Amino acid sequence: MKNVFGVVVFIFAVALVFSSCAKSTKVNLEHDHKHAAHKIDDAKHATPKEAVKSAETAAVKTDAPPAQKGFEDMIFVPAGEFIMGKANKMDEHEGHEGHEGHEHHDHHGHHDHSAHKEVDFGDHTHNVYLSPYYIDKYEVTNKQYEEFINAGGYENRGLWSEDGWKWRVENNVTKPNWWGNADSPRPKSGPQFPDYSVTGVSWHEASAYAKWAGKALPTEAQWEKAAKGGIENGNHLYPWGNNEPTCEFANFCYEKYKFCVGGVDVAKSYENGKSPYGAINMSGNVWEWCRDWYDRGYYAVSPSNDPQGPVSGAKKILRGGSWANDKAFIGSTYRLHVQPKLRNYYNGFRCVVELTD
Ligand SMILES: [Ca+2]
Repeated sequence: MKNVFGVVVFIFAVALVFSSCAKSTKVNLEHDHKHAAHKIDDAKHATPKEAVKSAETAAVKTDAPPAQKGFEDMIFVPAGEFIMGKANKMDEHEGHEGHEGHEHHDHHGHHDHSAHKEVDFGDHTHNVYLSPYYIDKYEVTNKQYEEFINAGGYENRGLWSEDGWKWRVENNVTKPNWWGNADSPRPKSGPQFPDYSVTGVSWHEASAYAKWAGKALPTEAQWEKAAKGGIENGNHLYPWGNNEPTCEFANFCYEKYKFCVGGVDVAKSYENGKSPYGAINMSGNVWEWCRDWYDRGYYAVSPSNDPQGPVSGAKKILRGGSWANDKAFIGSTYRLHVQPKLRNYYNGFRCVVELTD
C-alpha cells in the first residue's frame, strides 16, 4: 500500500475542503509487434474499425479476434450476455457505504448539490446481450492524447459533435484543463507525464479523441461488461471480485482523507485489479466517460441487446470511480452522471471498437 501524505496530498488540500473522499476467459489481442509504432491516425492506414471490416468480421464475432493495426493494447470482448446492474445480494452491503460516500460524491463528482438525491448504484439487475467489441486495456494516456492535440484534433471540425464544437469554440478550448501546468491541483497532466492517464477532459473532448482514433467511447453497457466479464463470471461488485478494495487492486480513497496515491497514477498499474477480460483500472484511477446520456429509469426500459442509452439527455455517464473516491463509488455498477462539459482532474476515458454496425 502506498501512503503518500506529503506534498502531493497537501497540494490537494484546497480541493479537500470541498470534498473529503468522494469513490473467465481472457481473450487478449495478439499484438503485432512489427506494427507497434503504427499511428492509427495516419491516413495511409486503415482505422481499427476499417481493419476489422476488411478482416472477415463474421469469422471473429464470437471467437478469436484478428491481430490488426491500431489494436495495440485493446482487449477483445466476445459476443454474449452479462449481468448489468447491482447484484441484490450486495444491497445491504452497499446501502451503508452509499450513504456514507454519497455526500462526498457530490463534491468530487461535479459540484452539483442537486445530485445528492440522484446517487445511482445501478439498481435493477438485468441480463444484457452485447455484440463483440474491442476495448482499450488501459485508460487513454497523456502521451496518446498529445498525439491527438499535435494532429490538430482540436481544430478538426469533423471530429466534433455540433454541441461539442460550439462548446470548444465558445470556450477557446485547445487542450485539457491543467495540461502542462505544474502548479495545477492535478499536476500530472501534460506531455511531461506521458504514461499517466489523461484527465481534465470533457465528454466532448473524449468523444473527439475517440473519433480521431477510429474508435468510440464505450456505451455504458460495454463499459460494465468489460469490468464484470460475461454472464459466466457472475455479478461481482468489483472487477477482481467481491473482495474489499485495497491499494493492491485500485487507486482510490481507502479511508477518509487517505488515498493510495493522492492523484492519478500511470495507466499501466494495479494489474491485480484487472477485470475477467484483463482490463486495467476499470475500478479507480480516473472516472471514464461513456457514450450514453443518463436516465435513472433507463434500465427498466432498455433493450436487452446492445443498449445505446436514451436518445437525448442533459448529462453523460462516467464509470468506475477515481483516485479520489471511496470504495462505494469504484464498483462496477455505479452510475455517475454529469454535464458533458465538465472537466475535472479525476475524469478520463478509454475507447472501444465495435465489430458490428
Ligand atoms: Ca478507471
